[in-house]
Amino acid sequence: FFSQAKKPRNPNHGSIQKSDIEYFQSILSESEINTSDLSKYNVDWMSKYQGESKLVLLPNSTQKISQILSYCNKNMLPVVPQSGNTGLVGGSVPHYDEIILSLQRLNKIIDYDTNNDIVTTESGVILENLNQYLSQFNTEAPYDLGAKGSCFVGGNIATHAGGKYLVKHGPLRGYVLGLEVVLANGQIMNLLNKSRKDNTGIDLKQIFIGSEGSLGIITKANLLCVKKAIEKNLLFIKTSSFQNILQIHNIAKSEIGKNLAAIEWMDSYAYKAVIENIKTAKEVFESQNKIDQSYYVLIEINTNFNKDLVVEQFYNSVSSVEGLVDECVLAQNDHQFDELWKIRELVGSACGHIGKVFKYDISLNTSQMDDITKDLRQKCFNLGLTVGYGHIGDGNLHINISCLDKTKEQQLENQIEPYIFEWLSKKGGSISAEHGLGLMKADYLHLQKKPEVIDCMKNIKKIFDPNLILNPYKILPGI
Ligand code: FAD
Ligand code: S2G
Ligand code: ZN
Repeated sequence: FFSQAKKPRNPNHGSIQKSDIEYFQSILSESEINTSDLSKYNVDWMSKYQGESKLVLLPNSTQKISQILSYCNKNMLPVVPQSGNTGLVGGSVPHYDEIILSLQRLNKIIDYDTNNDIVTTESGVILENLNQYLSQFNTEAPYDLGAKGSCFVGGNIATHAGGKYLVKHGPLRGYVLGLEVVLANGQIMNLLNKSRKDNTGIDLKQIFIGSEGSLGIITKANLLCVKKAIEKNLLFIKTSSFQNILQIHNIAKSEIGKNLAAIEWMDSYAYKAVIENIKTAKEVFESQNKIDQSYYVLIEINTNFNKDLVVEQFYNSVSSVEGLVDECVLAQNDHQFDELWKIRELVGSACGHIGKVFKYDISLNTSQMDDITKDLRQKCFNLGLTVGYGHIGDGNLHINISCLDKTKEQQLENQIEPYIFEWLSKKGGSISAEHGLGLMKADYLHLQKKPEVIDCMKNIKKIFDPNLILNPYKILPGI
């Protein structure tokens, strides 16, 4: 694991005693309490953050979560809510020995309103399972991410997940119509709602979306779903410069318009990392030579009619510009569609095969994406492999830097942080576009938000969680 500088422990927080276990045994079944096989719960997806929790609770109802939090609040026992544990900022694992409250048993889909395409679900449903359920109604969730096979809807709402379809649908928070949340004192806040419009007072549910487990535990959601497109086409274009990517992006926006579902880019380092480290990933293009510095862009076009017209029109536009398209592959079937998307979705995992990964998920002006990537590549060249990729459609860059020498992880981290965050705060942009702050970025929040804004966030946190038992040491500095 990465050397993890521990923050000072909150002196008011207690550690689990025998009497606590006895209490939990009095309200939970045996299968809802785990005190032995804890390793997978204590370590995050990247094996970068490691907790020392002695207890995982897996309650199967909102009522039980309410009892657990009420007890923990009274006894000053800190709690980390955990869903799919695919978070990438250390938010879903303990910093010390906090209790892990897993949502995995809160996995029932409650109902589907066919007239309005609104699903009501418990928060512990895996995104991919939700989509399988929704396919009978020819609908799907209004977002998608590479972690779909593991992440839960509640975790997605708690991190306000972005993903490739944000270009088509807009932010997830627009589709969360209602929530049920259990507060730190055990109070069940029923904000469930199936109205598309409801302007009756402060829209409280919004405060929990993106709160990363710091204000309450999301237990149910009303989610507005979207009709599946009849035709989904994917073009994978190889080009010779990042400037060309920007030009292709512009043409896509004007030519494809509302039918543009997703547009993602990768540099040659990201592309090669996947081809060389993921067994199932096959070379897409004929003319692939090892040293080429190509750039790649994936464009998904969704249509309900005239699909060939839209795809052809776009392809003719980009290929008619001299030197813009070196090669282009159009997915010929659903299998190839999925395989091509996997090449983009597996960049993060491929980087993990090369060495421990430092991940940066930043918002910035799209024209600067390649510059900062090259700048960091230059700065870290002898310590790490730097790849650039991500959601160019909404200005979200992902940079992964894989450590090439295990003994120099700390040296590499010092090379990158706080440089990248300071660079960003000077240029404008966000130090966290979609992954949240978690443990990783809480102490950099001052680079992003004014002191009075951070103070206001802390005051709101103290209204909802005065004993600071929910997900301590994360999101906000010094809490
Ligand atoms: P966890 O990791 O378990 O928890 C995340 C945070 O939310 C933690 O702070 C936790 O305490 C809190 N939390 C969890 N459940 C609840 C709850 N019910 N109530 C309150 N708080 C809760 N993210 C993106 O935004 N876009 C992407 O494209 C994307 N792609 C990814 C691809 C891969 C391969 C991987 C591994 C991750 C990716 N992620 C992406 C990051 C991650 O998947 C998202 O942040 C996701 O929303 C986390 O969901 P989870 O269920 O795993 O939550
Ligand atoms: C993505 C997460 C992947 C990673 O692929 O869009 O949000 O490992 C990222 O950084
Ligand atoms: Zn992403």
